[in-house]
Amino acid sequence: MSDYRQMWTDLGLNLPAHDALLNALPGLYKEIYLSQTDRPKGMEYFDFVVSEIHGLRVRELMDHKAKGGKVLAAMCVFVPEEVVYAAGAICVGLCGGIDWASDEVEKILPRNLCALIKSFMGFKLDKVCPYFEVADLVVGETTCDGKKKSFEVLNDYIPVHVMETPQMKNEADYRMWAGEIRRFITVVEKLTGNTITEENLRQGIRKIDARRKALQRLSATRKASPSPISGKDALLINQIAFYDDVDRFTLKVNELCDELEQRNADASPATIEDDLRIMVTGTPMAIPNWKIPHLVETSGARIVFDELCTGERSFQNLVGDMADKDMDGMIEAICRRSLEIDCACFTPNQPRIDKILTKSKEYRVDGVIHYALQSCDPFTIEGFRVEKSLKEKGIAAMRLETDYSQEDAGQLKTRIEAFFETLRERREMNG
Ligand code: BJ8
Repeated sequence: MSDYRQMWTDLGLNLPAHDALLNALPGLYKEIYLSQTDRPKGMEYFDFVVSEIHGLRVRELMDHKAKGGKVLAAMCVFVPEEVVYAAGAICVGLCGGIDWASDEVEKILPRNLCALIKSFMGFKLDKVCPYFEVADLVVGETTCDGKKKSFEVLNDYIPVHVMETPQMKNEADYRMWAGEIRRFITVVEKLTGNTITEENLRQGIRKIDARRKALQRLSATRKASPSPISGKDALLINQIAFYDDVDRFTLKVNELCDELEQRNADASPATIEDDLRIMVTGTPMAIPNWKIPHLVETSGARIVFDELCTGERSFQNLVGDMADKDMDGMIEAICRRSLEIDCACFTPNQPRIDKILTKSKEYRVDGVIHYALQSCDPFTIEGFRVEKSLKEKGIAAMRLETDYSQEDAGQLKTRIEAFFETLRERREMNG
């Protein structure tokens, strides 16, 4: 990585703490990612993006700001990025996938919050995340109580605009969410000084839909047996989607898909897949939270589908062709697309369970792992119903609850291996 120290200083980062954070990453990445064999060549780009995680992309954002552009940061797939790009601004996802500055966080927030919230608060308090420091505005939401209340606290450190997300999907909820998108348009226009027009909103929709289409294409390649890419690599790509330049990222994912589709075409139909095929569903896995996928994929299995917001929930549907739509039609379409996301914050949330059942068949999975961060009420509670519904349909499932520490890694591995043993026995029984 080039020398970015002056840039980090200019951003006001806490350099010793930031060094400690960056020093932790290469070892972890080497062990989890670079140790994999037979990786697609197209992964080189994504390895490069990770190697420059606090470098090149941050510089691009700084250059954008130097020209008068604005940067917005978000933590949820509900935030309508189309609106941000329509106004000529850039949207980046804030991560929160590693324990950081917990002692400081626990001075202002309760101990038993989910690790994701504590992580992003720790990044801000300790000033180690350049994306936080470069952002002009954080866009929060009222999805879960933990985030909703933490955004009030975060607002003491950086301006936060909170969008009120519905908890149900009745007609009144659609109207409310469309109204929130309109309110957000006003906020973005005021921040950027740019008017959102039919034409630039249409372009914003096309841009984000193109990224979603590329990720859908990537996901489709994983239906093949054997899947041409590891679940860890697919997760990494989805994590990078939140902060990389949208057009470049879309291009690189499509190039990778060309290679993966060729791999699938070249694979011998007689190839017997030794690895178990697993679906992971639950709480999003923010970068660099690779704990469960690594344990799964070093225990004789390959993740072929992720029902996560760092997976299918972020790209599952498109806003669609807006060629003949006016402003109202586009806002309505953005609203309808996002309300198809089956976050566990909704009640009831049967469509999520139905989707997991459908995708289990479509991706021919041997079993499903329901993953939830400790203290995440929406997903831990919903996990019971997900497991029950899968088992009623004869699909093997297990629930895991964990945090970002490595202390339970041994115990988790033992449980995962025992689960996989039963899956192998089933495979043998079913011939
Ligand atoms: S649409 S999943 S990105 S809210 S893990 S902070 S839910 S207590 S992240 Fe999410 Fe949007 Fe939903 Fe997706 Fe709360 Fe749970 Fe913590 Fe969570």
